[in-house]
Amino acid sequence: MMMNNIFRRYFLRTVTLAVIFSACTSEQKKEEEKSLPNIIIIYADDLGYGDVGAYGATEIKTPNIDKLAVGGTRFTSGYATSATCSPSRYALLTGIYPWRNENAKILSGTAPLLIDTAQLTIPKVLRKQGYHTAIVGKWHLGLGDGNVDWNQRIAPGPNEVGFDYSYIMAATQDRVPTVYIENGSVEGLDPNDPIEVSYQENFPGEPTGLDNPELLKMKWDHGHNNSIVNGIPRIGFMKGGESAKWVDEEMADNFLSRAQKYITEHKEGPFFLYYALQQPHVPRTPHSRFVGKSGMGPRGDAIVEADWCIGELVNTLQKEGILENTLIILSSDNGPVLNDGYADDAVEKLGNHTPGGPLRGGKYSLFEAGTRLPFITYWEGHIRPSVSGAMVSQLDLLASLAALTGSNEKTTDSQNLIDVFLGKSTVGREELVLEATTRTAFRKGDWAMIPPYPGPAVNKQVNIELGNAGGYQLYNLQEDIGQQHNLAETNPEKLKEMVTSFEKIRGKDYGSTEPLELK
Ligand code: NG6
Ligand code: CA
Repeated sequence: MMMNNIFRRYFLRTVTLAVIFSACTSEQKKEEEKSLPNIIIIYADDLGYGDVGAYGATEIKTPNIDKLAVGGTRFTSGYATSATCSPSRYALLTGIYPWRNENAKILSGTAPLLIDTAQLTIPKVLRKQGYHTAIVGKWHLGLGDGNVDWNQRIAPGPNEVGFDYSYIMAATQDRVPTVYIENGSVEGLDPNDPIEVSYQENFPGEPTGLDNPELLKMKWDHGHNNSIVNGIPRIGFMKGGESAKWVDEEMADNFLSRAQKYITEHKEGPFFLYYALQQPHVPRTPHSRFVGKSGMGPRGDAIVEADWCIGELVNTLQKEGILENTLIILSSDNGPVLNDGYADDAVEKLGNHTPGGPLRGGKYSLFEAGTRLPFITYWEGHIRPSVSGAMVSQLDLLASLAALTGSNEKTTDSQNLIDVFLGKSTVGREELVLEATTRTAFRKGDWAMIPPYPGPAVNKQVNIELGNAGGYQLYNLQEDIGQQHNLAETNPEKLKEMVTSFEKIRGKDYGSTEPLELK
């Protein structure tokens, strides 16, 4: 009952905000801003549906994520838009399907900024509502115009698309440049040792993973044999910037302490923090405190480390007395992968763990494990503990967070599902286009449809079923969550209905795709 009253009061207040804002004085405005909740999006990298205890993992322990799941709303049909990183992050921040932007693919470390600086983003929406906004962690959405001088201020980047504060790695942990960038400047750079980066060719005399295996502490399996940093061979070539290079094993602690500092400094709120963890993406380099903790090698240990970081972040909110005034949203950018290019025992030490849970496929895949992920919303005293089967996408956060904070901003693709995210409604979206490395598929109601695509059924390097087949695939996920029974031939009516609905959103020109090339 009391909960109900809290809900009602809160929503009456937020609904009236938009009206009040236009007429109020700046004093009133400040008061209203104070009553808006802080918002934190915790975004893991390559964390699978089955990697989390609350989603059924028994072989790996994630007590801190589980606490959020059990105390908030745990979605069983929560999706990223894509089975890889850059497209998912693009959609998360802009509320636009990534396949509408032909450049939304896995980006190199020198790719230009993928988001137009004029484009609407979550941090822009929230900033307008009085929020201070920050990103700490993995960016991977490109920087500058594609011709970046890493020794000058790097722009445009996160600060130009809505973030007041940014502390990031440019791309991925396995791609150069291996440095942190704070508000557009490389942290700890010695001007006498400038950074040079190339994705085309090596710098004369610099060792590489390919030519200098004797220098490696981690071995590459496929790709990942260019410049060596900290004994780890990377994608891309880099020279200089010695004093600025990150220490891989300290990355999680470093991002965590930046995030904690940000929270403490902005506890008066309202703030929006996008905390983009780098785990368990390769190279998996947990701090020595976590080595051996999962019994599954570095991948499992990195998940244990990520879980610990999340616990520490929540503790900070508690210590600062703002946990009850903070909406936490937790998810991942794409599904799981074991061998993603380094020989790090992820396959050998997996044991009985199933990173995708009951789902088929994984990272890069059009099957469910590519995009269906842990998705949790937590807000102490405001979200009632529940499990929701409603279909939600990260795409919907823009319109939903806008609605929560009294803004009417929306995009063509983002749906306002704030009641669903707050556990007050179970009516999610009806349909969703899913994407994996430029190929698209469709989910509607209980059904999933994958159009025919050329290419191998399995990518052998990562050992993942991609979803490619000569004919249509149709699955009833209610009865067959593991997508084992293709009903395309036995249920032509349903197939037709699915294809028609899909083409209504996607158009008919979805067949021309690029093959997945993992180097
Ligand atoms: C692939 C990399 C993989 C990973 C992925 C991006 C090779 C062989 N593989 O090309 O290791 O970096 O790109 O992952 O280079 S993501 O999660 O950022 O999308
Ligand atoms: Ca990823």
